[in-house]
Amino acid sequence: MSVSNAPWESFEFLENRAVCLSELSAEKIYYSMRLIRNFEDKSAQMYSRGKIVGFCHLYSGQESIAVGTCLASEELDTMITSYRSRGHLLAKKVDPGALMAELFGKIDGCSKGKGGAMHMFCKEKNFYGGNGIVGAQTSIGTGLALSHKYNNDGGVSLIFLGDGAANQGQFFESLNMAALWKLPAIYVIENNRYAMGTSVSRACAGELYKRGEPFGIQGLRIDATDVVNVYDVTKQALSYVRKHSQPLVIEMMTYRFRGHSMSDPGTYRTAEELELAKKTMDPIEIFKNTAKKNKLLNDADFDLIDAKVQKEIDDATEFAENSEFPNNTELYTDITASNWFNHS
Ligand SMILES: Cc1ncc(C[n+]2csc(CCOP(=O)(O)OP(=O)(O)O)c2C)c(N)n1
Ligand SMILES: [Mg+2]
Repeated sequence: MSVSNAPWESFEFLENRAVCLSELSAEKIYYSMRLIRNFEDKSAQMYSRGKIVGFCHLYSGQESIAVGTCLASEELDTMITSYRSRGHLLAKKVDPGALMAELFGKIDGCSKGKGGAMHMFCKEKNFYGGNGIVGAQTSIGTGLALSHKYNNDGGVSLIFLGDGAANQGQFFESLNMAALWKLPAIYVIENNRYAMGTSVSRACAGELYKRGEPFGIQGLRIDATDVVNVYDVTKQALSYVRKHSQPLVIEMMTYRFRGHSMSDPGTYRTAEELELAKKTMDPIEIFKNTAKKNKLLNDADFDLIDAKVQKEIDDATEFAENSEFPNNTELYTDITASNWFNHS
């Protein structure tokens, strides 16, 4: 996968790779990506047992994006994404028990069991969902960028959207406003090649990273299967946006290993394509190789982390099982903003 021309000032793509690796804790990165992958595998299992109902969109294959961007960002930066949100929440260190309980529809869930898989929130971690309407997060995220600017708090709004969402009208309206008002926003397009069963080549005219060009917003396309690339680029992008209060678009090339949601026959892609992607584009395997090559982690380290992750996920599942369903009075809470603020 190629990288487009370096667009914004002082961009040094991968030239500081060694610096990046030394800045990062390999253990933390591997742990975080492994946690997301195994959490999603467990969710699939719980779904098939009827513990989770409704829609459930897994993040498997895209872990490097959530982990790399979270590591590069500051706590005050806000994040918002689509319904495919567990990766970002886990990378932001939201308690896996609260996430599993939310998937189970239980009161101890991060949205008190009322959001489910598509509407997970964690305001304490500056995570604003969890949005089921394709592209809606681009407008809300632009509003978050406006609030950063209005409050002059130095934060940046990181807005994650899919390749399909990049065709939605409200994305263009958001880009227009962000450029006009010089908002601190980064639009991260997670190009996983498909919008449900429709491939990018069938649905998208033009290059996605150039979506902001008519508005004077610079864009960049990167290989996001390498978490170090994601970290490096996001770090530089954040520092540019913080300094200049100018929005950016970054298209991150990735691949979705599982179906669009839990009910996906997968007839739109061949078994060979999926196999090849799993062999060549798995961000966890790619990082394992990097960590081994640089003598940062060995097989025994990976085994230890895997065991720790498995225990955490088992505990989270038990916690979700033991939590109660919300009672009927919860139907009347968290509906209006004042109600929400009273609650939090
Ligand atoms: C406005 C709107 N239109 C259609 C849908 C149905 N829908 C749900 S997900 C999806 C595909 C989105 O694909 P993409 O943006 O690439 O995200 P991905 O699922 O690949 O993460 C569609 C069309 C919806 N939820 N909202
Ligand atoms: Mg997609």
